[in-house]
Amino acid sequence: MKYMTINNRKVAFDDEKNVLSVIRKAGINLPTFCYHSELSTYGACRMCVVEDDRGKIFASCSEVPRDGMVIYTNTPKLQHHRKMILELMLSAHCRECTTCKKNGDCTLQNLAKQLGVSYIRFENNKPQIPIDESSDCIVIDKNKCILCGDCVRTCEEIQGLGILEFAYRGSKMQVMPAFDRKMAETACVGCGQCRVVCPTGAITIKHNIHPVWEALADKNTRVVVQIAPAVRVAVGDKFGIPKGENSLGKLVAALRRMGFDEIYDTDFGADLTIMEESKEFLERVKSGEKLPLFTSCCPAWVKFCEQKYPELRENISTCRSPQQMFGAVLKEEARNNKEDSRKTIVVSIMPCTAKKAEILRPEHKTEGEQDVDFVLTTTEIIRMIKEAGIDLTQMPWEAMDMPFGLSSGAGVIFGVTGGVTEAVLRRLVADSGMEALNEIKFTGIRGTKGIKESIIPYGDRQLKIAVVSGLKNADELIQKIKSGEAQYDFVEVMACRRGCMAGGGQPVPIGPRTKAARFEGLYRIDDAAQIKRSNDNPIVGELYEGLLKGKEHKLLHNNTDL
Ligand code: HC0
Ligand code: SF4
Repeated sequence: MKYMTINNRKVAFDDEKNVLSVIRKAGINLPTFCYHSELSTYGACRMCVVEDDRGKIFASCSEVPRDGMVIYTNTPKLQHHRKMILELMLSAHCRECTTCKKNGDCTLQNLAKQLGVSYIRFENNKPQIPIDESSDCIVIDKNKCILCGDCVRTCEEIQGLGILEFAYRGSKMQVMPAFDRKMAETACVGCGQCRVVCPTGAITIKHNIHPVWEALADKNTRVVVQIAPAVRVAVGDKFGIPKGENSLGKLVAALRRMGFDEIYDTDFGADLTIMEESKEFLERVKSGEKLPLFTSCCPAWVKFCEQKYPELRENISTCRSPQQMFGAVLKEEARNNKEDSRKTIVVSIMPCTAKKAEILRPEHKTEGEQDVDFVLTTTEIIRMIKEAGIDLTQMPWEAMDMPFGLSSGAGVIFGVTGGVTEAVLRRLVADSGMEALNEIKFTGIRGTKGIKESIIPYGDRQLKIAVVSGLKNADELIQKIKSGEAQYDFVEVMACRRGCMAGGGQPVPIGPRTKAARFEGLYRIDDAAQIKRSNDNPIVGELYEGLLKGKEHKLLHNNTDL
């Protein structure tokens, strides 16, 4: 064991990659803007500076820990240094804090408060740069950028896209897409992972709050809402509810008080997806065509594949995502219901920014109508709950509406990487006993690894499966498939590392502890679920015998009559 001395206390360390990690291990929360453990070290913000016993100041994120090292983290010299950095950042920053979407959640604002920066000596005379609202998913406001580069590295290193880059030098430096194009003109897939790491209001979610309030206020509109799997373990974050705790019942109660007419579970849509996707998979296995089957539920992945590998488009499942299947069912039901003269609006609460673009896709329209009208991210619904003056912690636990409030544990684990695959396997195994379902857990598809592989015996053959999260990992896998180095029958892809629970619309920060808590939270819900397999959901069976009869393709698959 090696030791270093931090603020006169001996701290043991092992294989921590930098001094900052040892400091954090010692319980000291040193501020940073540009350090993320999963990204390369940039060392630009200089907030994590420390002083050694000879008075030398250095950035702790970029220094390898050495045995016997002596450092201080909060000397007057360091305090002065950090305040000066903050003051300079604030001087070049817009001063709209009170009306900024990020108000209360902004690292710059929070650190200014924490470090006691109450006065800015320098004027901000930078010209205002127009805000880019061209994307359906995110909004870019360069006036609020502090050039930490977190978005640049995330898009490049985790998503493999490199949409954002640094341009110009010195005081003119900006982060922007190549040639300063609008976001809508780039290959951005709308995953929102750049927004998750952005410490300020420079990259935010494109809000749809206003039209939803309008619909709720309209007596002639029936507003039906569906809640995605990953929302329930994150919506409590901003109300002081422990990380990863299931807040679904409280959210349902809050939504009723806000005026939503019917409240359902996207997990039900996920159950429908499993029925259709398993069928499609078995058909392809039988025919040997269009393998591997790629999952289609993540819209950022679908867009990525279409743009970069159009030759693989046919391999993507023709199934609509759970959000879209469910929206199509709800709208069809409304079209059939001649007794209710109100207009039906379907709203989705999603952990994902890319879902905002998914609802606009032409092949996801039924009879020319959008299946889902508005997507609110978890972050937006938190804001709406607060705007309504509701304290989520004080809400009773209420059940969803029926019939579509009933779903399986297989549906809920869609929110983590590997969940869709596990749900498909639960559907495919002939044995529905707990022992068989438990065995699936240990086939290698669970866990946080970016690429997981598994071989599952099925009848007289072995199914080769891969589970991927993060688009850079997906890209790597596709390269191997294309070169013949790897061969699979089924590939699940989620654009966001670890799956939707870390989606671009979730409340931030999403640090390692939050990720672990959400991960465990979703599996806990599945463990407690009465129904484990999608095909055991009785409402699914009833729907196939009723409303869906003869309309499976029209409502549950991509519209091909375009
Ligand atoms: Fe997901 Fe979904 S699991 S993509 O991550 O498939 O957003 O939570 O709602 O549609 O169900 C997101 C989460 C969903 C969909 C589901 C899938
Ligand atoms: Fe890159 Fe995703 Fe941000 Fe688009 S939304 S710039 S793809 S990280």
